[in-house]
Amino acid sequence: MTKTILITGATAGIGAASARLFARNGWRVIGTGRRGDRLRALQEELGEAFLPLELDMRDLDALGRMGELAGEWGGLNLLLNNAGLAPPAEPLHEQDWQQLDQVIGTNITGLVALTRAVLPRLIERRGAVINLSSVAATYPYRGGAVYGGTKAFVRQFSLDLRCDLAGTGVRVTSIEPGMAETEFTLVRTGGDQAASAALYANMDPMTAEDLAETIWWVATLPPHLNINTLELMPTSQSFAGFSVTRKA
Ligand code: NDP
Ligand code: 8X3
Repeated sequence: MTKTILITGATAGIGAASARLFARNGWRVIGTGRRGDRLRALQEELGEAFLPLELDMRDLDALGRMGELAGEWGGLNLLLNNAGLAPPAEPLHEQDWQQLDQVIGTNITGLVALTRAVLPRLIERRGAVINLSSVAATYPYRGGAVYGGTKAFVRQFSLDLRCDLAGTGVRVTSIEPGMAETEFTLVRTGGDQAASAALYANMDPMTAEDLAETIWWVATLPPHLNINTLELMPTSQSFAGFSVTRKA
């Protein structure tokens, strides 16, 4: 039977690379995002294997209907909760509230609403949930309070969900990457191409394809194996240690 994956945020980066990889390997891919033109381009590229679905992760009514929709697709094997973004890396008190609200709404509220809506369809097929968390869930950095907080939520949500799903055969994994060159930093900096290029300059970041391969590996492990959390970084990214404020 053809397997079906629902990928949120398939219009760019890790989601788009995953859509290509799963479609190439014979899966039916339902890809979501706000940018319909990108979704249509992906459909042209991937053909019948790809079903585009314009969906804003902040539209809670639409997310609530996704369980019913997944029933109309004939079921669901894998939910890839990938859509997400970060606000500019500034101290909390200097950040714009609308942006913070958008990040929390997308990375947390939308993810929970969608997962809740489609879980019955995943249980029917003994499927899986793969959530994109981040190294930011574990390692704090300046300007990361809200982004890191949302990703820590995603990590813990994944672990607790495993408890709820005990006995169902449904697997849950939190994938926690470090730096991958996608549109992530472009979005974070409000479209500053130079800032994005500078962040990834001369350091061999991971690619969207690296992450898609990792997601594919997790998804295709034998059903008796569950990867709980998986943290990965480019070799050239490491840890900075504690900061100390000294008296003048
Ligand atoms: P990109 O910016 O390249 O892609 C983000 C995707 O999320 C886009 O398809 C975008 O679609 C979608 N998205 C954002 N907001 C919404 C929304 N409100 N409704 C629907 N879709 C939305 O980033 P990445 O591919 O890098 O990021 C994917 C995930 O990986 C994110 O959760 C990110 O936090 C996480 N991650 C990324 C890392 C990195 O270094 N790149 C490292 C660790 C984790 P559209 O704009 O069309 O709506
Ligand atoms: C983003 C990862 O390392 O760019 O989730 O902060 S990093």
